Amino acid sequence: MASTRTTLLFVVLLLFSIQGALTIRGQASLSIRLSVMNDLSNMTPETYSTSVLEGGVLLGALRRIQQTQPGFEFTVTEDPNYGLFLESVNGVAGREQDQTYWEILSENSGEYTQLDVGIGCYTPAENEHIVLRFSTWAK
Ligand code: B12
Repeated sequence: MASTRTTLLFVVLLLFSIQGALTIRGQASLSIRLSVMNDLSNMTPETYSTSVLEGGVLLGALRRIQQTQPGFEFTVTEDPNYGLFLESVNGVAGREQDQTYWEILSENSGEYTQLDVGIGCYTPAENEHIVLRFSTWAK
């Protein structure tokens, strides 16, 4: 009797954990981390954990963090050719005059790689660490 209850409890817990890894539409949900770094303004880096649908774009993950975690906000502008440009993060916007912008990187074992597309096109991978770094570009 006791072992039947234990087995039942195990099955229920297993079902809950499987459900947690799936969305209501039955698609897999990938965990990702997002860090915001701004050495130019000497701000303390912030890291957020969130999820994105498998095949979903980075924009969705940013929106989810904005909706669920206080202290994270962002704005975008739309470029006619390349789609969404990340304009500001947590109230700090890139400025043409200062040659500043939010660079989008993927970090792996301490190596930072610049994404080759913007937030509206990039599809993060499971456990990927995305970094938004306030940067300058040289003219
Ligand atoms: C210069 C440049 C930049 C500059 C633009 C600022 C400036 N005033 O010069 C800076 C350094 C800001 C930049 C940033 C990025 N860029 Co850029 N950039 C270019 C580059 C080399 C030239 C664009 C240009 O001046 N065209 C001439 C002008 C007259 O035309 P324009 O339409 O007005 O140009 C504007 C757009 O291109 C826009 N822009 C530039 N990059 C990007 C990226 C995205 C996603 C968007 C929506 C708009 C955009 O800024 C330009 C100036 O306003 C192109 C490659 C190329 N040779 O075209 C890549 C290019 C457009 N960039 C690219 C990318 C990926 C990025 C980043 C996402 C890189 C990153 N991981 O951080 C970021 C954007 C991040 C964000 N905050 O959303 C890709 C876009 C590919 C795609 N399909 O999405 C390109 C094609 C390079 C590539 N990989 O082949 N970029």
